[in-house]
Amino acid sequence: MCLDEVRKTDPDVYNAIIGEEKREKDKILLIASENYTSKAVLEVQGSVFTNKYAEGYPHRRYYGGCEFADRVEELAIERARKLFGAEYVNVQPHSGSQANMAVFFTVLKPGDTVLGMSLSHGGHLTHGARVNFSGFLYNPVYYGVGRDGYIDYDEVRRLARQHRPRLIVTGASAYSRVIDFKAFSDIAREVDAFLLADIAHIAGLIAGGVHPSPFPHADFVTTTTHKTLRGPRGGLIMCREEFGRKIDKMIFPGIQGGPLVHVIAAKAVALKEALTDEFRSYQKQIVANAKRLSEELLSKGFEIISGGTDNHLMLLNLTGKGITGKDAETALDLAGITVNKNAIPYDENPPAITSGIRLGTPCVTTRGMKEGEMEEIASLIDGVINNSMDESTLSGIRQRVMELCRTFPVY
Ligand code: DSN
Repeated sequence: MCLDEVRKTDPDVYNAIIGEEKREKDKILLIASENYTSKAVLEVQGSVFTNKYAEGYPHRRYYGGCEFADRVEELAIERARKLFGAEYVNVQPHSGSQANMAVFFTVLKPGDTVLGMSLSHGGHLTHGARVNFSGFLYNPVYYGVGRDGYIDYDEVRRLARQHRPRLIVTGASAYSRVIDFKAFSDIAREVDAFLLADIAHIAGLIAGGVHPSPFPHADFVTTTTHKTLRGPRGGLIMCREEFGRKIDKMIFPGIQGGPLVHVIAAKAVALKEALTDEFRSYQKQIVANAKRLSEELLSKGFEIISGGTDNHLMLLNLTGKGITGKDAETALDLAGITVNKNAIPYDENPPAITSGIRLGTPCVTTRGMKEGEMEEIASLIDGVINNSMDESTLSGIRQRVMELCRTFPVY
């Protein structure tokens, strides 16, 4: 990456970028929601589109000089429609949260009831958590997973019948099993609710054909573009044609001002990459890697919520290992393996401590690692968790992590 200018004008920021580049290169990143985007996507985000205001939509702007902004926005829309088979797409949400906010504001009035997955069972803040707009502006009701770690669809139906939500939200941040969008849709139809599928985590898997699609079941589909989809940080909304204009108006001027044209252009590039056979193989490998990593960890005595994974992530319950999620995250990072502590369903520890960690394979798969490396990573994780206070063991593992990272360069 060319950083000649910033090195001269702002050495502090330059040094932070260099530090981050080295961190991403020299560590094994297992944060399930992160990825390494392509150099093309990085270039586009640093392009002159950063300079442009383009409030409005293609050919309906409030500024002059938008002909090239129109072009990239149209490309992004066209490619997202093709990739996901969506009728209508809005590529302007700055984030997944804003995409969800636009849907909530479009179909709900303050005080309406929303049924979403509990944050503590793997849902997302914007699915009705009390501390978030989706929780304090509305009346949230939560479903979760059973003791077996799976969504209990009968329980979702029971809650829907009891509370008659206007909106049901499906999708999760820490759920490792296939989501049955058809089952959610049947429940939503039965109680006359809208269905929002937030596919942020699994968008790449859906695009790659390794997870069922939410179409035609959901009324609204939102996603981020930077997780398994491997694009720039941002959001997307997809819906049926009939809701398109309302969603557009809610994003702009409803909740956002000028779109981030440089990010929209980068979304277009990422979506083009996602339409390739290489991307489909990549998604298959993400899932194969997660499966192998989970099997190896199980064989070493780790407990995984729901007993394994069907997608790109898994949630480890560390209770039996005598270490909290927080301490495990710290020890693993010292050894060069970056994960996030994560609440497990029915967790007795507070969210800042937790009893679990979440692991995901999108980043290591982008580096080219395969099942063999997953076996080794499972051994390294096992070594850290069993020796989390032993500095020399951690430093030995750190050396091995560095060697692995050198064998699988990022860019
Ligand atoms: N914060 C993201 C995650 O890590 O899953 C969700 O938006």
